[in-house]
Amino acid sequence: MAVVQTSTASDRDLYPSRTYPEPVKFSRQDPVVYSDSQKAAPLTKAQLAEYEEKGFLFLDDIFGPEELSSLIREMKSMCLDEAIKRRPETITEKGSGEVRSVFSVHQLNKVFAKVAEDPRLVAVAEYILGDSVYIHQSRLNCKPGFEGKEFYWHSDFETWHTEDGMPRMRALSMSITLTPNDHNNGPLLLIPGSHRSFISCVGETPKDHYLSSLKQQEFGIPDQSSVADLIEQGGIETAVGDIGRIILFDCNTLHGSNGNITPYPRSNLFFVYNALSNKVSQPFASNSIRPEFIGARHSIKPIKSVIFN
Ligand code: 6CS
Ligand code: FE
Repeated sequence: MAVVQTSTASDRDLYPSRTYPEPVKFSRQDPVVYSDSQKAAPLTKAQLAEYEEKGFLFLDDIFGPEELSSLIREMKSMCLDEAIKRRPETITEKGSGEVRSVFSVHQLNKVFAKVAEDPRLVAVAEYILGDSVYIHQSRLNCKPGFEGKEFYWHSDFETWHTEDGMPRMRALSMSITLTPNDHNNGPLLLIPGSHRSFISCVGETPKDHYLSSLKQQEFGIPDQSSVADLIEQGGIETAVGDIGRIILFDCNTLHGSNGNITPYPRSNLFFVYNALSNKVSQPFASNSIRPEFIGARHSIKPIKSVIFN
C-alpha cells in the first residue's frame, strides 16, 4: 500500500520516482487545463470539464475521409516496410520481429509532419497547456494482428520526467486511431482520475533502459496495489473507436493495453505536445540521455501558434 504523501518532495523534484524503496503516492502539483478564458477555447466547457475530471477526452469528426485515407496509406506502408523495420527509430515486437512502434514519425514522413502541426490539433494542445507547444515525441504504434504485445499500466509522465527530464505535468498525447480500435484488438485502457496522483515507482532506471522498455516496460511501472486503488476509485475506460477518433490524454493519466490476438491490427498515430515553458532538462532519475527520436532535446521546434500570436 503506497504511503500517501501530499507535501512536495523537494524544491527541485516535485515528482520523485525510482528513488524510494517503497511506492509513494504524491498529489498532482500542476493544473490539468492551464487556460481559463472560454474566449479562445477550441473545446466546449463540457469537454474541458470532462478532460479535467477524467484526464482524457475523445474527439471525433476532426479529419475528413480523404485525410484519413492518406494517413492510413502512410501508416500501412510504414508498419509493413522492411526498410523502416531496420531503422533505429523502429521498435519490433518480442518474438515475431513485427514492427511494434516507429518513433519520430513526424520527422520521417511528410504527411505525418503536416498533421502534427495541424491547427485543429495545435489549438487544442495550446489551450489545454496554456502555452505554445512543440512535439516532444511522435510515434506510430502498429500493434499488428496476432503479434501486437501488451503495454503494461504506466504514466507517460513518469518516464518523461525520470528519463527525459520533463519538469512538470504540462504535456498531453493525441492518439489518432487509424484502424478500428474495438474491444478485442488491444484498445487503450485508461483509469479516469488517475492523472491527479503521481505514483512513485520502485527500482532504479537501468542503463539504456529504452532498448528494453519500449518492447516491454519493467521499470517505471506503478505497483499493483496503487493501480488497484486507482481502479477502485475511478474504474477502467476502454478507448474503443472508429478510424479518425482522437484519444486526447494528459501526460500523467495511467493507461495500458492488452495484447492483440485477433487478425486485425490496432494501429494508432501518437503526437505528444509539450509546453514550450516545460522543455526537458536533465533526467530526474536516469544516468543516460535517451536518443533524440524518443524525446526532442536539441531539435525542439516551436509549432506556429494558433491561439498565442
Ligand atoms: O517511454 C516512452 O516515452 C514511451 N513509453 C510508453 C509505454 N508510452 C509512452 C511512450 O511512448
Ligand atoms: Fe504510454
